[in-house]
Amino acid sequence: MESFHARVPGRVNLIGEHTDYNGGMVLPAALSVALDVTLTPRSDRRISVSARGYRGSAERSLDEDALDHWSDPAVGALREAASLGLLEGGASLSIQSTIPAGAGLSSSAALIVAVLKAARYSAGSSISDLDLAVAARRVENDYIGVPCGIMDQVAVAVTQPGEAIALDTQTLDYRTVALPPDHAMAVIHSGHSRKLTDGRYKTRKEECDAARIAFGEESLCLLEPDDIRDRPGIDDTIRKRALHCATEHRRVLAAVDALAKGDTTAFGALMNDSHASMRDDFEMSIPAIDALVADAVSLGATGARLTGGGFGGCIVACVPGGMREKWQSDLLARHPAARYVDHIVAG
Ligand code: GAF
Repeated sequence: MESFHARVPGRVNLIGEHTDYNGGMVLPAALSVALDVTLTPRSDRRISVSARGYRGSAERSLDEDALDHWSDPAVGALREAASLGLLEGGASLSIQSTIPAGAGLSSSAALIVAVLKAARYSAGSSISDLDLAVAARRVENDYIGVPCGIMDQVAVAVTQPGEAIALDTQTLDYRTVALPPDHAMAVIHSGHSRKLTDGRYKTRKEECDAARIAFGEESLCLLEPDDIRDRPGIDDTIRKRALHCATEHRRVLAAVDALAKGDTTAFGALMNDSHASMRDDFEMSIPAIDALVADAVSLGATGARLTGGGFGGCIVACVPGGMREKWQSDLLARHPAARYVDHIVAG
């Protein structure tokens, strides 16, 4: 049988966390770390996944429920491919990836989107990247059971390495945002991994759902921050979750403006404010990441913040290009558990 290949990048979110299921904006960028899938269709309903040097191998069935196993995204993607009419049976998949798992860099979305893209080639279908991203979110929400938004799937499906997009998660309109040529967006892993399936992401989503009801507003990002602060009779935790979403959405808009003006000082200050909001209002940071962010800034980054779903994973920092290597070695010397993952410099 013929084989079909797809490569999909990891993503780093520059700013706009937990806004994507609250009707707001996000600003993700594609990394050079990436995931490759080679798909060979099968006529039976079996799935064989080989991810040597990455995860191992697994034998699954198209008819199986999610098992909280690393191969669930692949199985869910193949079930979705079947329901889209892209495949008739199972498949053999060979996966290679340089995207660290559990790092907040969308390794799961990359696997799902890569399988869907390879299935699209196998069917000679013209289904769009955006439609595949929407299908990939269904796999996360309905098959795996993570109530995530749409940012990761769109980011990895439509952007090229080094490219950032401002994405409106309500309309799915997006546009490319030029990154500063004289600064690098550096991605450093804290050394503390986390899983989106561990329940904490779901808890935040439930708190946001409760906030939506308490404030009587469908999109938390569209609430006025002062209204959130002043509204009487709101539970303190719910108020803080809503405040993060509303202020974070506004920070994304301001960040896009700052980048358009080439103002990396203003952009960095917004990253710092974003981190403080994630730490204090959304309570999704951990002490090791707070310390990494503080040192990233004291060593010369114009701004730094936790990136991704939270509770571990990576930080992203905006660092003057000429000092990035020294900045990095000084930072890693202070944080032995941390490690360099990738950096983006505008081309
Ligand atoms: C994870 C989710 F998958 C995204 O949808 C998004 O909510 C992000 O966390 C937080 O901004 O990556």
